[in-house]
Amino acid sequence: MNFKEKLFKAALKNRSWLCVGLDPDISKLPSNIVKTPSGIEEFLKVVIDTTKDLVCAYKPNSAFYEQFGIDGIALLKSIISFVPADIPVILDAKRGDIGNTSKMYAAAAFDYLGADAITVNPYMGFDSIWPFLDYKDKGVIILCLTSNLSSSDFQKRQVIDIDNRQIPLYQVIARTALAWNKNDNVGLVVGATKPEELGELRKLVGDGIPILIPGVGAQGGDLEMSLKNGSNKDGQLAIINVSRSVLYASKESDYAAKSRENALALVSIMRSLLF
Ligand code: NUP
Repeated sequence: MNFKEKLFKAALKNRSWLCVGLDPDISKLPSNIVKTPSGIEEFLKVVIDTTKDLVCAYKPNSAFYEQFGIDGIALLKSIISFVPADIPVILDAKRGDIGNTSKMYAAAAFDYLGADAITVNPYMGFDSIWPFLDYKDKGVIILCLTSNLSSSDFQKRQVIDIDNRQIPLYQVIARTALAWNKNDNVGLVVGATKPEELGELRKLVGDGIPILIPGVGAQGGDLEMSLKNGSNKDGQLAIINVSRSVLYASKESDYAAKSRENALALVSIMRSLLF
C-alpha cells in the first residue's frame, strides 16, 4: 500500500485528518518522565497509544531526535516502528541536496528508518528531489509556504514563471510540484498561519494532492479555517499537524489523559465539519 492509500485508510477509519507531531523537548516533558532518551521513549509510546484511534498520521521531526546523537537516532527508529502499521509516519526532515546526496537521505528515511513520507526542501530543484520521488510508494511533501514569519523573505517574492507570468515563488513551487507528481506521491507543506494562500493553493493544485498544514495550536493557526481552505472538494487531504498542544497538554502524570483530551477536541471539530 502506498503512502496516499495508507493515509486515506487511516483518516477514514479514525474519522480524522489530525496528524500528531512527535517532537520531544526535555524542557516541556511532564515532571514524572525521566529526562533521557529512554524516558522520552516511554512518554512518546504512551502518547501514541492514547491517540492512535484519533489520527490519520504521526509526524516526528528529525531535529528533536538528532539532538540526542546516536541515542536519538535509535529513539527515532524505535518510535517509527512503534506506530501501528496502518498509520503512516511522515518524517519531518526537510531534506534536499545534490542528487547523489539526496539518494542517501532517501535511503536513511525510507529504508533505514521506515518512514512512509518525508518533507523536502525544493530550493535545489528537481535533481535534488527525484531520488525521493523515485520511491513510488513513499510520500514526498514539498515545502511550499511555511508557517513561520520569515517565510515571506523568499517564498512570497514575486518571480517570473516559465510562462512569463509574474507570481509569488510559493505558487511556482506548487505548479512545479504538480509537474513532478508523475508517481502520484507528491504533497505540499502550507502553514495554517497562511489561511488565504492555503485556499488559493488548494485551488491551484486540485483535489488529489495532500497538503500538510502545521501551525494549528502553539503557532496560532485556526483549525476550522485550515480545514475549510485546505481540504479538497470532498473534505479530504488537509493533514492538520499539531505537535506541542497535544504532546505537552500537561506537565503532570495525567499527561496521557490530557493529550487525548486535546487531540479529541480537535478531532471532534473535524468530525462535525468533514465526516
Ligand atoms: O511550515 C512549517 N511549519 C512548521 O511548524 C513546516 C513544518 N514542518 N513545521 C513543523 O511542524 C515544525 O518544525 C514542527 O515540527 C511542527 C509544528 O509544531 P507545533 O507548532 O504544533 O508544536
